[in-house]
Parts: sequence; structure tokens; C-alpha cells
Amino acid sequence: MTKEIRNTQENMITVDLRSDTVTQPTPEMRKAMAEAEVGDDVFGEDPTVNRLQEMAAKITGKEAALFTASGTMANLSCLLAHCGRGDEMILGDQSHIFYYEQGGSAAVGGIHPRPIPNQPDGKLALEDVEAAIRPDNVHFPRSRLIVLENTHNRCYGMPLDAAYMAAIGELAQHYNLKLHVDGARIFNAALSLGVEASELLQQVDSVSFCLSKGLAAPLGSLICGSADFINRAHRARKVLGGGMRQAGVVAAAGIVALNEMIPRLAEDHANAQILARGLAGIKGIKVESDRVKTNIVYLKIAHDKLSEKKSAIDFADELQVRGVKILPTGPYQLRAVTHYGISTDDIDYALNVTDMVLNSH
Ligand code: TLP
Repeated sequence: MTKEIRNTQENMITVDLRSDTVTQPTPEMRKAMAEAEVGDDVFGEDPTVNRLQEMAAKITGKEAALFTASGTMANLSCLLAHCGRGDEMILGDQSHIFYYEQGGSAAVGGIHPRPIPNQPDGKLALEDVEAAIRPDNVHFPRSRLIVLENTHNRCYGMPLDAAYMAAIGELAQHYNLKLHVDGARIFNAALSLGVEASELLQQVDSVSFCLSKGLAAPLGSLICGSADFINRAHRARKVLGGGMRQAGVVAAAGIVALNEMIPRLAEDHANAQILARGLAGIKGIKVESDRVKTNIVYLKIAHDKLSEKKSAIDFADELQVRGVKILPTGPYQLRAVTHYGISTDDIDYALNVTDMVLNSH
């Protein structure tokens, strides 16, 4: 054990593994933000936002890009740009858009979701997608859009490979549907698969990706697609209240994120491996280590380890008192995410605390 376990507030070490969204901006980001050249972005006059958008389009291999305040806003702007009221989108039943975004597409856009099962690796089976596409019939909504998530958050952060992405792209084209990718962690996927992000996105009509997760920027996401699509997404972003003014202050951190933070995601992936193997070795914990390919680890606690009144939430609370934060995601399930600011020593500490809380009484 490299760090002493403390259970008082005093000198508390905190290892926060709840999400890669908790990352702090780097010193270079803070400097870039302080010095950013800005303008009114609603007039298209913020040079730093414009630069970030050009970089994002280039890195994803798309014609144009748009900066948004969050991943949720990016996804919803894309869905609104692709679909009209009553149109249907086919997406995974474990996808972030279906699970964690308040059903915004239905609430705001009147878009009908058609959830189909996510496979354990985060993919949608091609035959399931094909079977869900509606024929032209007065009874049915119109199928308009297929949505994928890469990496897949609720499926262990698994990356979806280029061949699969292309196969779904071809299916979409064949049926004249559009394809959107929630690529909040697309650079984790690309790194894990050893390909460029643009290779994963060749057949995709739109992608959203986040600057504020493993890339450590304080906020912001980008939407990338054709120039015509970005014009429509721009209108959608505005009605969602996402027309920002001197947004270059935060876009500047995004530029640093894209320039400097992508290769270091490898460190998070390596730490996730250490964490998964360590957790799997703790009595009472089950981890499907072979599914850990990026920076997300799910763990299940054996039922007999949690007394009847206790849940994963109580377990997380006990860890937190000792300075380790992980996220309960089900009655017996929790999620730990590695990220910038988490070292191998921190992983060690978290493993020791977890073992102690679970097995020493
Ligand atoms: N995910 C968050 C929580 O909402 C669960 C997290 O901690 O993982 N797409 C994907 C795949 C995401 O994981 C998230 C955030 C979003 C979209 C939304 O991004 P934000 O939080 O910027 O709206």
C-alpha cells in the first residue's frame, strides 16, 4: 500500500473514480483560457471557437463542426437536425441517449425512440437494426435515424471497431437512413483499437464528442458532419439556448485538449487494466476484466457481502468516508473510471480501501 488509509476528514486523500467528467483543467488550459482571443460567437466572430471547430472537423474527417456546451446538448442538437416530429430513431436500450438524457429527444423534439438490445460489446446486432426499420405504412412512424455509441459507456466502455461502424453505415445508406454516433469518448475508442477517429467515422453522418471527459477540458462538446448538417444543428443548438457569446474562453481549453490530451488516454486505459485485475482479485467482487478495453470498469458485489439493508449506494458511501469515490449504477453494481489526475498509486489506494471495507469486518 502506497498511501495510508485515513477515515477522518483531516488530510483526506480523495481518489475520485466516479467519472472522467471530474477531471480538472491542466495548467496549459488555464493559461490558454486566460489569454484566449474572443468575439461574439452568435455572430460567428469568436476566432478561438472557429479554430476549435476547424480542428474538430479535421480530426473527425468531416466538413464542418459546431461547439456546444455539453454532450447532452450536442446529441440533442444532432437528433433535432436529423429528425422531425413523429420520426423514429433506432438506438440501443443501454445507450446514454436513451438512458441518461431525460428522453430529451421525445420531450423536446417529438422524436420516437425505438430501443433495441445492446449486445455485451455495445454493438447493435445488424439483424436487429434491420428488423426494426419500418416499411412505408400508414400505421408506422418513419424510420429516420440509427444511433450508435462509441465507446459504449454502459457496456464497459467497449470500443466499436471500424468494420462494424462501416457495416452499420452501409445498412443505413441502403435504407436511406442517417447515422449518428454519440462519440463522447471516441478518442478512447480510436486509441484502444489503434486507428484514427476519422477511420471509425467514415460512414457516419454526424458525431458528437466530448472535451470534458478524459480530455480534461472544463466543459464543451463538438458536433461534426457535413456543412449542410452543421447549419441545421446550429439552428437546433440556438433554440436549446446554446448560442454562446465569448465562448472562446472555454474553447481555448478545448484546443489544448485536442492538441495535447489524446495520447495520454493510453495511461487511463493501462490504469483501468490494473484496477480491473486488482478488483477481480478482491473476495466478493466480480469484474469481467476481459471486457475492459478503455477507461471504464464495472464491478459487481456478491449479494452475501451486502447485508439486506445495504446496497451499492451504502458501499459507495463507506468507500467515500475513506477517500475513494465510485459510482453506484445498480443495486449490486458500481462503476469506476480512470482519468487524468489518477495515478497508479491512487489505484493501489482505491484497491486497498475497497478490500478493507468489503472484507475486514
Ligand atoms: N456521461 C456521464 C453521466 O451522464 C453518466 C458519465 O459520467 O459517464 N454521451 C455519453 C456516452 C456520456 O457518457 C455522457 C456523459 C454524455 C453523452 C453526456 O455528456 P454531458 O454530461 O456533457 O452532457
